[in-house]
Amino acid sequence: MKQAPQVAAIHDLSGYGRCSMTVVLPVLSAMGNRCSTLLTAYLSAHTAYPPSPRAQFLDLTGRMEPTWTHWKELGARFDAIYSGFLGSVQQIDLLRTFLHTFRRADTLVLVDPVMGDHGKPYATYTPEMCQRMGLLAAEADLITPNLTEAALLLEEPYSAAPSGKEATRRWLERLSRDGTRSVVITGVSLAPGQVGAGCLDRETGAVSFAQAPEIPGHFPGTGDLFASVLLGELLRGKILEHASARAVDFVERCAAHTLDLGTPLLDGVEFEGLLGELMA
Ligand code: PXL
Repeated sequence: MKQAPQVAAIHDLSGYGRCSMTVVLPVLSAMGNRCSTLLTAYLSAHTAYPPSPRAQFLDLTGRMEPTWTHWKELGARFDAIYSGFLGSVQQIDLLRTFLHTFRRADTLVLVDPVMGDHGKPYATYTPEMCQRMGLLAAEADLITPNLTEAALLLEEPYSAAPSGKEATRRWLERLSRDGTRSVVITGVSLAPGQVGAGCLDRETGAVSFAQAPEIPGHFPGTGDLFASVLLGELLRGKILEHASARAVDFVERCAAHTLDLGTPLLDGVEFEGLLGELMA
């Protein structure tokens, strides 16, 4: 058996509620990868829960570079670098330094430009952060924006978000920077009651779509679940179209399972019971 692919996972750790690192780690481990975690922040809970004066937020910006300096000393090498929610302009710029330090010719760099959802940037996201995220995303091999984030990256109003294959193809092409990077846009709906993703594979130039039944409700953390399954499949050597279809299918099944169980939607999706399916 060959050595597990090595992934640098750069996300926050939200203690309560499934998102970011509490989704990324179990999914990538179940899919046979070794993760090294670079934490951007520790929060008592993800920010989709109602605000509370007791909410804790520990900013770990100052620990990031010293942490990876130690990794260098230990001889760390990565097959993939995967970043998600970042808390400040400084963190976004630090990520670019991380890429320049650890990227090798065959390292897959996945930047999930976590900036907002449902047409709005997250409360913590300033226009300057959106602009800097664009610079970070420009260095990625693959980006996975939802429609809100795609609009922010393209500096288009959310009202201009595409529906239908042709309009989505145009946004995919614009986001691909002349086909030099692969793009997966999530939240793309091609028919009422369906939702999924559209992708452009820079290897072939092919545009493809994957759809699944839309499960009603807003579930935090599904973007993280999607991108983690996608990366796990790519690290198994699957092509982007297949990886994207598997991620769409898995997220839909987890959301349906959550509704069946009737657990609070804000807690995120009940993926744990289905994790075994990702092992093959
Ligand atoms: O899933 C994206 C995400 C990551 N990290 C934190 C969040 C969210 C979404 O709400 O609050 C802290």
